Amino acid sequence: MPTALITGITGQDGQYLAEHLHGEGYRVVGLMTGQHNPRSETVAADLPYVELVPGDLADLASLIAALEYTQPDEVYNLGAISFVALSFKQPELTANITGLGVLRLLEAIRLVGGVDNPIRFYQASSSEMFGKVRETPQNELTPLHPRSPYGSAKVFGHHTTVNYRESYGLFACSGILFNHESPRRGLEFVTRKVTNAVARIKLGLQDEVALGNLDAKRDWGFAGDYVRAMHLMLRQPEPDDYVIATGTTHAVRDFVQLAFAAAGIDDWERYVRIDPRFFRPAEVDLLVGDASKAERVLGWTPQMSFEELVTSMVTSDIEIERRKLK
Ligand code: G4F
Repeated sequence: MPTALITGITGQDGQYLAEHLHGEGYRVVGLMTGQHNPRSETVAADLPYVELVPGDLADLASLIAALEYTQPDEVYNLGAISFVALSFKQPELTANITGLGVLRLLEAIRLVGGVDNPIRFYQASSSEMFGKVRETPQNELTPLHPRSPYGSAKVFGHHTTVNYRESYGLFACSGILFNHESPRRGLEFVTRKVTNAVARIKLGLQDEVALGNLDAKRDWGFAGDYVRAMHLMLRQPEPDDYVIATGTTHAVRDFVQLAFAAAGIDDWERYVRIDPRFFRPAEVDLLVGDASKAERVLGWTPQMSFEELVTSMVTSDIEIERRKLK
């Protein structure tokens, strides 16, 4: 039975990846930060087959111990401070976890794996690295121009992954994933913030939603589709980097309009208030990815459309809010 170690096990992607790998016959181990982390109970309830091991991306010794204990065939680094807005408020923490955390994990793999290192490594790189985009659509060769402490930290993690592959021959891959959402998305991200608010407005529990920049454009896909690509990357004969995206882009405004429409509300502008607090010091205006390499080499294509994604999130949030009322 192959073993996979996942950092960021409590996040949206960690959960979908754990389910996917478990379905593929893997032993799945999740790295869990902190002393009696309350999230460990959520993982035990939702993903009972996942074994938890203590460790922190800020602590090299704990990563070495986790690898020695787990003896993984594959390591997926999904752990990060992943909220761009927070990274402006806590840039040093973001650089430490999202950036240096990658270096620590690669160092731990290098030290534990020994000669002919058998451990395969996946780094969750991000389309935020393209930032102020130099070309459209963005592909694996597009120059990077990050616009946030989060984006800068991801660039460091990305280059470090490539560097460990080239310097030490590690089987290290970077997936440059564009935005990917689901009903499991955290409430701080714009998509889930909107679908949760739509559900609450529909049920008469909330009057309005305060948002920032509605003009930013994102290439939004379904997280469940994107974790399949992570696994496929580590199953190739050679390590490489891949853009994972749908190839279509929509403004935040389009997402909002469609989410309200999915709940049967057409006059969405009545319920949206623009609040300067949700604007960022620097914005990423347009993201749209070219995933043709992933399609050609990995045989990967996204399965869920933008419309299906929005509708599934709204439907799920209405159900969640209804259940709370009972
Ligand atoms: O949902 P967001 O916070 O996601 P963002 O910043 O694009 O980052 C996400 O995708 C990246 C991949 O490109 C990941 F690497 C990263 O970890 C994360 O998953 O914001 C999307 C857009 C932004 O332009 C933001 O300014 O929505 C705009 N926005 C407008 N009003 C808002 C809001 N974003 C949030 N979170 N909240 C608002 O009220």
